[in-house]
Amino acid sequence: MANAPSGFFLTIEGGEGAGKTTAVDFIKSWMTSHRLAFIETREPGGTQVAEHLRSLLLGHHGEPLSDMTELLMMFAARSQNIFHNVLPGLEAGKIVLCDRFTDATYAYQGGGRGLNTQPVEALENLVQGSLRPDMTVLLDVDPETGMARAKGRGGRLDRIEQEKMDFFIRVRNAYLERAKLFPEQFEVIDAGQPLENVQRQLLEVLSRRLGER
Ligand code: T5A
Repeated sequence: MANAPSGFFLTIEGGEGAGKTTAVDFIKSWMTSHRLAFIETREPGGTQVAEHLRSLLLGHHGEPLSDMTELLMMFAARSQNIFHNVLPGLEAGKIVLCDRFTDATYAYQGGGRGLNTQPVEALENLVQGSLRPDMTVLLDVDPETGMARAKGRGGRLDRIEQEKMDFFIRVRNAYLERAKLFPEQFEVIDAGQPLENVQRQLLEVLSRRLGER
């Protein structure tokens, strides 16, 4: 399952309220203005069945999900997204823009839930083969700021957003650890800055990494 040579797999990561949705909109406008062919998807989700799994994962239930159930459901949703969106997009030579991917599992289930990397790595190999992002933009923000932004949107927090601050600190540390381990994959942007500064940095990264396409 190697990446198709002409496609480009771009993932966006970050903690709660880091500004991923805002960044995805910005990247889409940039790609459109540069006439780059792309498809957009998100995780968990991106297909009809994967969106059902997303509702189960983020909804509130009388019955708590075990950490292992959560991990397996993330990868079940991922498998659907890969099959229906990611691989066809890459095979068609497009940029596949994905709001969260497996680095989120390393951060949330591995770091946040404390499952560590081994089960995540095993499922990553099983479900993805050699498929990995070509580039990951990590929007790094301290969890207090991120949660304040997420709460500012109003509405009830989802099942994962209701975790304690310690959980989000572990998530952030696990993301930063991944970025340190894979410096060629990751572009880390300080997302605690005002939006215009974040977008200026995004522009620099996009021009450098995708400007030649
Ligand atoms: N998950 C996911 C796992 O546990 N394991 C996995 O493997 C995967 C794939 C998914 C949840 O699932 C978990 C992680 C998540 O808990 P999600 O919808 O992808 O949920 O993620 P959320 O973090 O919940 O997304 P949010 O919509 O809350 O945050 P965003 O998209 O990061 O932030 P955004 O762009 O909506 O911005 C939030 C607010 O901040 C403002 C925006 O205008 C908006 O109001 N904002 C800024 N304000 C000031 N300065 C800036 N620089 C700003 N940037 C944005």
